[in-house]
Amino acid sequence: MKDTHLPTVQVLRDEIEHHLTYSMGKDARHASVYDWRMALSLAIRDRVVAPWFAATRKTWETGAKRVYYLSMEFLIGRMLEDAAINLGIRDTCREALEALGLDYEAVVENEPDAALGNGGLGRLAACYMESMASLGCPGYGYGIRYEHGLFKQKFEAGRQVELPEDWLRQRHPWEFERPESVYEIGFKGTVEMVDGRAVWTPGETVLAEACDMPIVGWEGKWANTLRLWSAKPTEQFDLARFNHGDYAAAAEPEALARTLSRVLYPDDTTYAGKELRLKQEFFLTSAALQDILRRHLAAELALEDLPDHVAIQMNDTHPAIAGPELVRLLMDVHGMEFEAAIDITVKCLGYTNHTLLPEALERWATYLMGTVLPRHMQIIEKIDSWHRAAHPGRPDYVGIVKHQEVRMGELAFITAHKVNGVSALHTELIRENLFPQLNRLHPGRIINQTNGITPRRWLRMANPALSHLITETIGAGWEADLDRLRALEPYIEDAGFLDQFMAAKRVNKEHLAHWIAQNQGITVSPDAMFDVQIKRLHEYKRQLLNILQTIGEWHEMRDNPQADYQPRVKIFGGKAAPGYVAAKQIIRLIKDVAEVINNDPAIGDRLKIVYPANYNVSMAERLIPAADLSEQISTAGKEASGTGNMKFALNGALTIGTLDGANVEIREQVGAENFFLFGLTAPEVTARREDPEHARHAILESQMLQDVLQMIAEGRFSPEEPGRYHDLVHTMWNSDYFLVASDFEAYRAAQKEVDAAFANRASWAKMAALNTARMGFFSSDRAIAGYMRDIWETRSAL
Ligand code: 26M
Repeated sequence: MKDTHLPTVQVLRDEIEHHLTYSMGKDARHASVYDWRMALSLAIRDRVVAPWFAATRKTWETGAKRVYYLSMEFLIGRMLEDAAINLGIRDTCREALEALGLDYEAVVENEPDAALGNGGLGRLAACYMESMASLGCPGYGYGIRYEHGLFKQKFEAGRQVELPEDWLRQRHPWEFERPESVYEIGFKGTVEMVDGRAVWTPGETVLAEACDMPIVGWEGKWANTLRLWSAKPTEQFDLARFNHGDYAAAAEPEALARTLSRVLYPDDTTYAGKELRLKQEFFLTSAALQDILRRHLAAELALEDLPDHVAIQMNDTHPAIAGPELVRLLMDVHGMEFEAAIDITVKCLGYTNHTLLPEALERWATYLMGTVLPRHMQIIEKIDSWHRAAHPGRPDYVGIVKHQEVRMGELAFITAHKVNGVSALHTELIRENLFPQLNRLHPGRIINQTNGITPRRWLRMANPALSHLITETIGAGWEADLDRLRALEPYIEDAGFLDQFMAAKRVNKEHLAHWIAQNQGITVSPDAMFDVQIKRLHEYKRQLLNILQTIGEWHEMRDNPQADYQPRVKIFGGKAAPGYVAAKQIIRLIKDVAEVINNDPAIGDRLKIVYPANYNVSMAERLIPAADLSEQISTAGKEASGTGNMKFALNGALTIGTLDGANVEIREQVGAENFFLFGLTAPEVTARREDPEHARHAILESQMLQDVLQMIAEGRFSPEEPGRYHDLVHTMWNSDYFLVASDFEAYRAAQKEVDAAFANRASWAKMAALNTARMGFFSSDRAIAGYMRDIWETRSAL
């Protein structure tokens, strides 16, 4: 990058003060941290605008193909530091603030997370937006500007309580409102045939109003737009009713519309078939497609040529109404015939599948679809019969509409030219188990694009200590070419390098220990192993396996206090969906166990359990760089990919994990000797479930598991309510769908290996450094380059 574009500390300082005065209307003497954060954000934002305009202009001028990423979730986190890093001005920002007598960290941490997502799927969308900008792939993200993102979690007497999240209570300095970019979105109503054409007259309408956030890539060479839609009423305030004294009714149209973009659904697996969710999905999709067609036509291009200029990616089935909606717009609004419309649609659309869990697969009752989107229901039937007619004589044929439900997975598959899985294993399971018949009809349509993470946020920004060491060792620029981390490999024989590597880890652990002391009131030693499991609470992710093993460890320490133990801090983080009772019980159990173990004087520093409330992106940035051990222990075949697993390994944590999702590929990359593998494989899981007594059999074979379950059942961790975990223990003995019991002893044995490895700090350091050195493959730049080549057929504009 041309350094001449970088501001000096003095210039940046002036810009900050200018915004403090003229944008915030504050005098430096009375400004709060919030005011300074706004002033700094606006100063940085000003510097994003030039690359943003340049990129937009270049895309128009060259007629480059654009990518549109449709997602109900973008889990962005904080934006200030990310932009500063990519513009190459983080240190300048720090110095400018310090010159103003301010604490840089405090200003950065004043920013609330943009938490417009639940977990992996939403965070992936955010990493992909950043990589598209870094690679110069002209693209737009389309999502919903939820007023309330994912709920805030707190604990009350060990139980999760949900509080509303309110990120827009303060001004959000990264967005540009676009009141001129509005589209009407219809629902319900009737469809008539007029002169052989369908005319849909919606019974309800709302407006979708655009709000743009610039997403700047590495070194500010390119910037794209994340366009989020807010719902606004078509009819404003009803003045006639107001004047008649009916004040509540006067505000009704407004209230109705605003519920649409009010809140993110807080589930990341179970789909509930709620009308409002379907409306949200259509709201996003229709606004996006209308905007895409408007832009295409504004460039005076023919609709027939849409696939040459437009690629649309559906992030899971949530925007899968895009198929029928694009057909509708091309037919009913632009007068095209069905055959031409569906042909264009399939060429434009791609579909990423993120889960095989049956309860997560969206299916809408035909009566609901037919009521909320009557014209789309007709088009879905039409697509279904068109597809069926193209494949006659198939007794195993699977349609879109079955048992009075619209299957969104099948719909997305049939309306997309490529369907991708998110890890090699997951892709194979999509082919074999999820869509076997459709795979036979369309060989080659299902492809793999293993997930990735952005190394700018997840290494450079989150882990300055390690980043500096890497740059000192192999030179600058690895952030944009992560395979270059392989150049670290020769240094693992260099004791000096390993010392520095572990010193960086140590600094991060000290920071975290300090934070834990301040925020949780728990003292942990940075000498202990930091063993971390952070992700949404779900039975398949098996936080239960982790806590049962922890109880077993404690049990052993009490029985044999003289033995040599590696001190550990078990760190948990994650939210349960508000209605997910079993997941909430697991949280409560972890909290109860922590209370007992952390206060057991016989144990001291050897075992601590920490579970801070409200795990989010910012907390991940704090925890991951400080981790020694990464827990990736899902039941094989259930975790589509995982992306946390990649963040940990990149930051030099070792993984204890099953052969699931991207763990398989991580292990291949880092080397089996640098990965603690355990547990049943996906086919073994299937076979094991054939035995209806698998849980009982496994428990009877493990004295330790029997003891652990006995302690829980007796109320050792809930003395004030001994029966609290009766159901949980009962389920363990009698069903245990996710095979916690069957993997328990293997997991314990793997944890013993972890202990033995950690006892030898020198060899641990080598293993950790090799993890970092060999994780280049998991850059989201590699993933996005794969999408561009295999799905979008587009090229970098840089
Ligand atoms: C659906 C309907 C109604 C309400 C919510 C949903 C819903 C929301 C999010 C369903 C699934 C959602 O996310 C699934 C998800 O996060 N999947 C994860 O995707 C990651 C990125 O590919 C993978 O790494 C994880 O393995 C996978 O679990």
